[in-house]
Order: sequence, then structure tokens, then C-alpha cells
Amino acid sequence: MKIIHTSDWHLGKNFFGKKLTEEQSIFFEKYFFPLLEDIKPDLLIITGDIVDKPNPDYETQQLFKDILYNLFDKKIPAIFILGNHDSKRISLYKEFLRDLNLILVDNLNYFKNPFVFENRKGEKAYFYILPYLSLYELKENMENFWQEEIQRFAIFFNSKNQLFLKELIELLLSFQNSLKRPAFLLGHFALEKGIFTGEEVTLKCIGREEIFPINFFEKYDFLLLGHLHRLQKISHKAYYAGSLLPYSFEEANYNKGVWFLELKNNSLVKEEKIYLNPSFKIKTLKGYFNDLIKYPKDEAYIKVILKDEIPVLHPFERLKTVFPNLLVLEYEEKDKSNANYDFNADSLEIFDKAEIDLNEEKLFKEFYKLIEGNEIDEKLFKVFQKYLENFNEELNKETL
Ligand SMILES: [Mn+2]
Repeated sequence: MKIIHTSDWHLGKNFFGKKLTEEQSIFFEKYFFPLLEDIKPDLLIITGDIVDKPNPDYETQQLFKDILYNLFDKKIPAIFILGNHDSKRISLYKEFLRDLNLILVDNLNYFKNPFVFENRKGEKAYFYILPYLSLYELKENMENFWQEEIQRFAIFFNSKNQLFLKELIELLLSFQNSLKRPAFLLGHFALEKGIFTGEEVTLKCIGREEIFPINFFEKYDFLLLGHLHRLQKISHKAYYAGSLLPYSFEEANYNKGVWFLELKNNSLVKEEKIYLNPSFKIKTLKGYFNDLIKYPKDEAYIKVILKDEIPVLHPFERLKTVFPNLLVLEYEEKDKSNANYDFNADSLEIFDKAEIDLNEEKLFKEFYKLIEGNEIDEKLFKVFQKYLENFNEELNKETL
């Protein structure tokens, strides 16, 4: 049985103001579907974050529809699960799609009774599916699907002031007594020892990133997971497919791809990372404006970090002539050690009450010195005085 595992597509992703729908569409056409034609998997698995926003726009939905149609047309069965970026808008037509062997999972139905997949040779595999759910949805699902255990829930819930995802998951896992094998767990969460890329923001559970120990999942044979954006394997059986494409400048140097697993007589005979070319290039360039402007034209999606200490006039517009896809421009962070950025009252000598004279001009001079480390020059100070004058004038008008 051949399985391709992919994840974190983030269809419709907006990359620093550049919407990637077209690049994603090209990627599927040029690299992803040709790979499927080549390998002819029995099953494709997508472990969450199908789209980037819970409320995807028309273009994104169209892209998703095209992908579903392609899978149907090529007769490739697929299981999609919801991630923290998805919502039930994506799984709205799941009842119809199921008849086309496209399984969209947004509840714990297939966690209670595994999804049984059988290929043409009659080989079977069992999928225990744990889509990403908010605490509230998880609790509701548990109450619906495990009514006999409701008594145990009541004791558990009543003893808690605050619910934690980790505890709920642990309880949920304890409901599964005997597994059918080979047992796959599909999920969208972070495991301990996993490498984060910084893009794994939780949208529905703000401020709380839950990380599970791998021993929670000991009883499963394979864990196919989403959420972490780096293609990686943790311990001997947890696979993260990572994001389909590089979605941050930091990811530029890491290979993107999918996992290819092959089973024979219920055991793994092959596991392979298959790298896929992204449909666009991303780069970070660091240097002085006068050097960068002489670079050969580059169509990559670019972030520039300017080393110039004196601000450059209209650097973005001018660099765009060399880098038409320039997306981000920032100045290199100055060494903060000579300026005191620690704004607590003790560190601000100017607020020493004995000396303080609440004169805006004096305060501004002190403030400038504190930030820049030197006295403000006369010309710049005159500009400030002019603004201050205008401000005071406006203020007088207001109070009249
Ligand atoms: Mn993601």
C-alpha cells in the first residue's frame, strides 16, 4: 500500500502582501500532480491547514475545488483533516465528497471508529483521525461521541476550574481500548522535540500552544501529522510533512516536499522524503543600498536588509527596479548598547524631579539624545520647533 503524506498547504496564503494563489496553482500543476501520476499512491493524506484563512476568499475556494476535482479525475482517494487555520466552510460538502473517495474530517467520528481504507489488492489500514478542534468543539464532540463515558466526563469537568487541551486529549486517548492494525493516527498538533519554524500560529486557541509528549501516542503504529512547517521525523514513527511551500524568509534554505510510505503485509517497507521544487524563489539580501542597486535583475521574492546608517531616499521604489518582487525592506538593527531603550522610570535621568522642567523643547532635546546618543543639530531642532508651534496653535483653536 502506497501512501503520500502532505500537509499545511495554506491555500490563499498572503506572503507579505503577495497573494500566492497563482504560485500554488502552478505548483500543483507542475510538480504535485505529476508526482502523484508517477507514484500512483493508493491514498493521499493531508493533515490540516488546507487553507490559510478560516474564511477563504473565492479564488482560494476555486483552487481547492480544482485540486479536489483533479484527485477525483485521477481516481486518487484522499483524506483531508482540519487544521488550526481551517474551518467547517472547507468541509461543507463532505457528505457528497465521501462518495467520491475524498474524505474531509472535521469531527471525532473517525477517531471513535477508525476510517477503514482498503486498496485494490485488498490490503487494509485503519486511520484514527484527530482533526484540530477548539477546546469547546473538542468537549462537545467528546460528549456526543462517548455518551457512555459521560459519567467520567462529569467527574473530570467538575473537578477543573480551567480546561487544558493536553488533559482532554489524554482523556480522549484513554477511551480507545483496542486498535485495529496497522493503526495510523492523523492529527494537527505539535509534538515535543519537534522543530518549529515560527509560522505555526494558532488562530482558534490564541496565546496557548499545546505541545504533546510522544508517549501519549505509543499505541499507534504511525503518526502522520501537520502543524509544524518543517519536513521532519520525530522518534521512530511520527512524520511531519511540513508546509508545501516556503512561507517565511527563514524557510528559504530548507527543502520542502512530502513523505512517501509503503506498507507490505502491514509493515513498513519503504519511507522516503520526496523533495519538490517550489514554484517561486525567496531570498534575503543584506547590504548597502549603493551595492544592491547594481545587482543583476532578480525575480525572486525578496527581503532586503539595508546596512546603511544614513536613511536612503525612497529605497523601496528604487530597489524595485532591480527586484520587481521586492516584498520587505528594513534597516539593519543598530547596536542598541549605546542607546538606553529601557524605559523604566529609574533609567530616565530627565525625569529626576529635582531637575525637571516641563518644557517640551528641553524634553525633546533630552529624548533625542537618549535615543540617538548625541545632541540634536540646529536644523532638525528648528523643524521640531515649527511642528510644536503648529501643534500649539491647533490646540488653542480646539479649546476656543
Ligand atoms: Mn500550518
